[in-house]
Amino acid sequence: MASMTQQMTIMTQQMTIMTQQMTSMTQQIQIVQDNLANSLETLFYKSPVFEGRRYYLAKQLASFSSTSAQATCHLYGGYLAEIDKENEFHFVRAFLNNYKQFICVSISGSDEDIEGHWVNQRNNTLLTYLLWNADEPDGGRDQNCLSICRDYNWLMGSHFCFVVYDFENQKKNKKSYLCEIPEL
Ligand SMILES: [Ca+2]
Ligand SMILES: [Ca+2]
Repeated sequence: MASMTQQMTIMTQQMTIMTQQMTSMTQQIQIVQDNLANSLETLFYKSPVFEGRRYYLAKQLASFSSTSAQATCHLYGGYLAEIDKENEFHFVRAFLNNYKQFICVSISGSDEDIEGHWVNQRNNTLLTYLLWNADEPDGGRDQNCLSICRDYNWLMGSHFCFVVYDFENQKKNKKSYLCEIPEL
């Protein structure tokens, strides 16, 4: 039977190995966090902080798909921007006005499941703050995703959930989407 001293030595060695493993894991987590932060900065324009979160506007899209926009926001710990009160709307509008290249920006909201019944995609909660532009929502079953558009002074409209850009028609290239990501 090992003596008490030998047991203590083995335990100390095991503790040292565990400490090294934890240090290594912490370093690896830090690398993943840094990579995510760098790619977020590459893909998006970043807003100032508003009530503990920031808004991120996709810089450059060759096509738009609502599902991949949702997944991308999710990857960075957020969701498609859920604009649900007046001061948030004004903050987002001021932010978007810095980027003249975009005509329409997709935010959270879909009536894909039930026409005219607008819900947040991430949790199916009903949208309570809807600032429709005149004549919107239109398009019926063809337009099931919520956008805010410059020509509407950033009021809301129904829009396509999937757009492949037509490079002959530059106007169609000017769509983006907006993520809302809590600050850690
Ligand atoms: Ca619709
Ligand atoms: Ca529409």
